[in-house]
Order: sequence, then C-alpha cells, then structure tokens
Amino acid sequence: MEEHILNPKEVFNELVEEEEGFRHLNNPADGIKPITKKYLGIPTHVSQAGNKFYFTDGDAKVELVVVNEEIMRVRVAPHGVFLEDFSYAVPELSNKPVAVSLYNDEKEFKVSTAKVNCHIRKSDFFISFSDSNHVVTSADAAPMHWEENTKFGGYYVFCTKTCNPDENFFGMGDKPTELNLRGKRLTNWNTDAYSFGWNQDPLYRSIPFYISVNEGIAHGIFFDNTFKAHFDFGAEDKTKTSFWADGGELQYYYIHGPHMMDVVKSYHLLTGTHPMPPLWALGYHQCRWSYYPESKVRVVAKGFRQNQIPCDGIYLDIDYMDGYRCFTWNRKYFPDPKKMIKDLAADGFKTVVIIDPGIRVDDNYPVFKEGKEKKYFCRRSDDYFMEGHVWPGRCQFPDFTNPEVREWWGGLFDELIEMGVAGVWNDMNEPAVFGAGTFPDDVRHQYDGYRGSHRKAHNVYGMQMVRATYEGMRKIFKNKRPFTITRAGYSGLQRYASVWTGDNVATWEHLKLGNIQCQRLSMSGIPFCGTDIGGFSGEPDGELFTRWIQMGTFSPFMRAHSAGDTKEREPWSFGEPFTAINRKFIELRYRLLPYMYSAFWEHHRYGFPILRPVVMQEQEVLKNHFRQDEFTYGDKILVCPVMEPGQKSRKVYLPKGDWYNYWTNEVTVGGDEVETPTPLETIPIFIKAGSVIPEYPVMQYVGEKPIEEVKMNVYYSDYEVNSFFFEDHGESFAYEQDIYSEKKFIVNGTESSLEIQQSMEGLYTPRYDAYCFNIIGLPFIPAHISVDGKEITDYAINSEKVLEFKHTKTFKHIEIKK
Ligand code: MIG
Repeated sequence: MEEHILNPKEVFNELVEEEEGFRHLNNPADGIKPITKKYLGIPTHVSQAGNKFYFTDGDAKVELVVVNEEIMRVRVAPHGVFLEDFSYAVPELSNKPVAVSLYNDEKEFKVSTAKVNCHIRKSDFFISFSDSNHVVTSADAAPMHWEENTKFGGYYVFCTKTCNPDENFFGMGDKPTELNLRGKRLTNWNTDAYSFGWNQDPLYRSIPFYISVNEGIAHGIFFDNTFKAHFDFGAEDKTKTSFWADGGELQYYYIHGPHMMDVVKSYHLLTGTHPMPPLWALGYHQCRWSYYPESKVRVVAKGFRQNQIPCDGIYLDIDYMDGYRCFTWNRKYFPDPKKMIKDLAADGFKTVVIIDPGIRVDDNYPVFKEGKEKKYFCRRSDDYFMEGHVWPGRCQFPDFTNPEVREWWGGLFDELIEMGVAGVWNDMNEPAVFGAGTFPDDVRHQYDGYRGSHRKAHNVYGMQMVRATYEGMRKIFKNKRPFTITRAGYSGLQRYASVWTGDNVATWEHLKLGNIQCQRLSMSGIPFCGTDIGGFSGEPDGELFTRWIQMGTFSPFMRAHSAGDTKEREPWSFGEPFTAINRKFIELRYRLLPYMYSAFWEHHRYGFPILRPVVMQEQEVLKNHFRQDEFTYGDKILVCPVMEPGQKSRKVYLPKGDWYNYWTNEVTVGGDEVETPTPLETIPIFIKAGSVIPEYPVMQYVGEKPIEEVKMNVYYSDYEVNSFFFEDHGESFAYEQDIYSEKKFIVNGTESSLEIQQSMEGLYTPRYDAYCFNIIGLPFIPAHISVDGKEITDYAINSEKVLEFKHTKTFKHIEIKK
C-alpha cells in the first residue's frame, strides 16, 4: 500500500474543511462537481511598488493596495496573474500619495498607515487588520482560497473571516430581512421578485458591501465582484463570516471606521455619491400601472389641485407606448403627448415615463432596426441573438456594458425630452425575462472592453442601463438635472439614479419591511430610495395607506404606486379622515423640503447617508444593533413610523441628548425608550435639541410661488449643536461651480441665554429676504434679543411659549437673554 504522507498544508486544509463544515465548499454551484480547493500557501516574498504591495507563496500572488489611510484593497491571483483592473463600482482609485510603511519580522509582514495596519502572517498567509491602538478589527479564519470552475473556467473564490460573539452586520442593499444581518446567509443576483416576502433572497439589487460592528468599532468590507456572490454572517458557523463568488477575482476593500458613519463615507469615496436631484424630485410623486388614456392622467392631476394636495411628479407606466415599444407613443391613448405634458407642466407636474430594456423584434420599428444593424443587441456564445419575451413580445436586449450602446441609448431620449419628459423610470433591468427569469449564463457582454459572460455582467446590467439613460439625459438637458429611477443595480448605481424597492404588497408586514429596506439602502450607499407607497399589489385600507404616506413622508424618494388591477389609489381615494391626514403629511414634506434638500447635500458633498438607523447614532450600545423601527432623517429629525393597525401608542428609543416632540415641543432626555402616542393623525417625530430646521411655505408644487420668507425653527439646547442649510437654483448643475449657499448654524444655550451663529459658503443668494424665527424651548422668559449687536424690540411670545421674530437672512450672531 502506498503511504501517503500529508504535508502540513494538506493537514491544514482538511482541518479547515472539517471545522468550517462549509456546505458551500462541497456544493459550489448547481450540478458542478467539486474539485479540490486551493489555499494560499506560505508567503515567502514581498515587493513594493509605491502604494501597492505584492506577496507570493511562489505561485499565487496577493496584491494589497493602500487606497488612503483608511482603505486597503486586497486581491488574489491564483497563478500570479491579475485581471486588468476595472470596476463599474469604483470609477477610479484615488492616487493621492499616502504615507505607508512596510514592516517585516519573523512572524509577519505588516503594511501600515497612520490609521490601519494590514498583517500578513508568515506561518499561514492569514490576513488581518488592526487599528492604531492595535485592536484587531478583521481577521482571516482561513487563508483565502479558490476552486477551479471546470464548467466555465476561472475560479470560485472564497474569503473566510472570524465572526466574534457580539459582532453584528449591516448593509447589503435592499435585503428584505432584519436590519441586523448576523446569522443570515445572502446571495447577490439581481432578480425580478414580484410580491417578494420576508427573507426572500435575492431581490433586485446587488450591493456587496457590509459594515461590521464589534465591541463598538466598525469596519466595512466591499467585495467588488459582480458575479453571483454569497455572504454568510455567522449563519453556518457562528464563529465565521465569509463571502465568496462564482467567478471573477477575490477582491475586496477593507474600510476602516471606527464609526459606521466613517465607513459609509469611505464607501462613497470609492463608489461616488448621488448627484443633487432636481428639487422637485424631493416632492410627492403619483404613479400607477397605468394612468391612461390622456384624459385619465388629466383627471388625476386635477384631483391633486382640487384637493389641494401637493404633487410634483406624475408617471406614465408601460401603456403609454405603442405595443410596449420603447420610445414610441400609443397615439390612440395619447394623441398629442407634447401638449399634454405641456399642460401638466403649466399646472406644476413633471412627467416621468417608464422605459424597459427589452426591444421588440420588429423590422418596422426604427429602434430595433438600428440596434440590429449596428449590432447593439446581446448575443449568445454561439453568436445567435439573445432573445426573450417581455411586455412587447419577442425582444432583443441592448448590451449596456458597451459604451457605444450606452451612447446610442442615451441619444434615444431626444424625442421624449423634446416633448417635455422630465424624468425616466428604468424598469425590468435585472434584466427580467418572462419564463426564463433572466438571460442565460453564456450571453456575451462587451463589458467596456474587458469582455465577459452574463455571469459577470448580470449584476451590472441594470446599472449600466440607467447609466446610459442618465448620461444621455444629462447631455440632452445640458445644464438641467435629470431625474432617473431604477429597479436593478450594483454598487455605484447612486451616481446615476434613485431606486424604489420594487413590487411590494399592500400589507402591514410590507410597511415594516419597507421601513427596514429604506434604512438599509441608505446605509449601503443608496440614499435616494423609497417604497411603492400603499403597496404595489393588493388593496390597502385607508389606515394602512395613511400610515404608509406618513412613513413615505420620510423616505428620501416619495412615490405612491399600484398595480393595474387594484382600486384607485390617490391620496384622496379613501375619504375622510384619511384624505386630510394624507394632505397634512404631504404638506409637511413640502415644508421640510429645505431640510431634506440640505440632508441630500450633506450626502452629495460629504458622503453621509440620508436615513440613519439608530445603530448609526450609537453603535457602542449593543441593544441598538437590534433596533430597526426608528431612524433619523439627516441627523436632526428622528422618525418612528407606525406599522401596526389600530396602534394607540408605542415605545420609541431616543439616542442620548435632548429631543423635542415635534407635535408638542415637549422635551425628553434621550438614552431610553419613551412611550409615545400614535393616533392616526401623527407618527412619532422628534427633533434634536439645538437644531435649526428651515421650513418653506407649503406649495402645491416646487416653485409654485416665489418664497417670501423662510421659517427657521430653532430648538434650544444647553450644549453646542451645528446645523446645515443648503440652497441653490434647484435644477441646474451650477452647484458644481460653487453657485450654492451652504449655511452653517451653531446653536448654544445656557440657563439664561441662547446664541445662534450663522456662517455662509458659496456664491448663491436666495431671492427672499427674511427669516421668520421660531425659538422653541427657551427655559427663560426672553427680555433682550440682539442681532449682530443691535437690540430687537419687535418680537412676540406666542401661546405655546415660542419666541417669534423676523430678521433679514443675513446675520452673523443672535443673542437671546433673560
Ligand atoms: O412586469 O411596468 O416593478 O413598478 O408598474 C411588470 C409595469 C413590469 C414592474 C414594476 C412595476 C411596474 C410594472 N413592471
């Protein structure tokens, strides 16, 4: 009998397998027999080229790129040859020089910046990261490994890290499950998921980015791999976190915290932020599958104005097209679209139209003809066209990963925009195909010259479609901001579009789910998100619809939408008391527009998320890792939607600090839960002490009337708090040339005084002249008010003890004293 002597590495491999018990290692994909996994061996050599470091075990190579002080990227090349460096998520890596040092002792190689150390252990190639206090934040539990894919070529690639007892996980886009992902196993593969349910996975988007919080310290992992990818957060083995993909490179970014907010900001540094939307896009939008014919659209629009319910956007779903052919009009239903859009615009409505990727196979249809002639449609590996059935019938699909195709697609919007269309809604771009679900794996993609099969391009297809749409519109619009919305996407999609969470259901459970999904999207790099208010399929009753409008008021994107076979679903469809409450909340949205727009600016410029779950305020409190009902919009307004029928009151957790109940101005000291009434007319809303919340007058649509003055709600606090207030033209890209106004307020009080300081940046001057101050919560009776040293005598204290006075908007310093 031949004696088999195990070398230490093999022993290790077997041990790892047994210990890990990882089913996925033994069953990597449907019907594919496992071949042996290969693990990194012993690192023997290191070399450095600027901020790039290469470690090798003699065969495989690991690349470590120091992106900046907080971010390092790890890549593995099983046989020493890396793929060309290209990513749709990360347009370019910063090439600012970073101070970095390489250490080499008998135990490890270490690459260090001022904030992060990456350790490469010499005995086994384990990689770990630590902070400047030597606290290990992320550590391999096995050397990085891979497995040859005998069917398609390439490798399955795996990374396994430790999972600590109290480590919790967040992020990953729109996963319909608890906010905290500990114990979950998830897959990224864009999927049309009509009427999805709790825990259904995957859904429409792939965001391979998670944030870990362990013992109060956060770090992020961005696994930039577009293939079908999997994540396990201590599900299979509670001591391990792993991520792996069915192809491509093992490539991930380690993003240092220590705060979750730092991680999200760094993630945005890599993948970009959302451009400023046109201000109207933050208003209320009304959608339905479908409003047609034209007379129906007009009736709905008129309904808003008659009911005095503000609305800025009205949507045309697929029935506006001729036989569902993109870029055409059904002239029976819409004989003169240009006139209709113009009339709607005169009444303050922007028209948004839907677009699908499936192009009807029809030689008399110019879009198809041109695409065919220019070879713009996707093909199979045997060179036949990729064909599938969608709404128009037999279709072919543009290869949006080809820059020339994107350019062509972008140009097709010419006519729609000439007709007055202001926004484009990109649907079905997972891509969705009736029956088959999506494209077969072998479909080829140009992938911006880097080539790939659908296995590699699937998860980015939708993002490249909406990119083509956005860039095309931007060109046609010149200096005007396009508005786009997409269903599918990959990390980085926020540079091109807002998103909605897809085909939800009119149930209380989906209201809860939508709340979590929006928070999660927001912390996963997708700030401009919302749900189909009311639920896409099924019938909400008045109470559910109203509760959804209330939550939607605090979704960055606020749109009601419903499937075609449902009853009417406008904010007045349920009669009183619902109509009045819906109106009140939509009005609240319009009053808060300047605050919400400022939060958007903070996102765009600084990379802050717009919605922030409580865990992002106080990650050091373990209990907060499990709170998922309440969130803040920006950092000043805390909201807790009501998600149970008939609820009369509920507990709301307030982070540390003082909070004002928005409805009563009563102050509560945070750090605990408070029982809060939840009559149908309100949801719990709290304002952080020290905030300056600007308010615009209610209008029926953005820009209906000139703004005469802005209300400034100032909430007293006895500690210092900063607030931002951003304004600009609201529809051009002039902000890129510093034509904006960014104001910063500092509020600080004592027992007998309150100071408000204002500073300004930018070149924009709003037309209105005056601020109308509402000073809330003063613990003393004010007797002296001075603005920039001049005493003001014209003030009032109203019945709610709110101090009111007016002043021109330019001031530097206000002092209110006893
Ligand atoms: O196969 O365009 O998610 O919002 O109304 C359904 C019709 C296609 C799915 C979208 C939904 C939209 C619907 N679309």
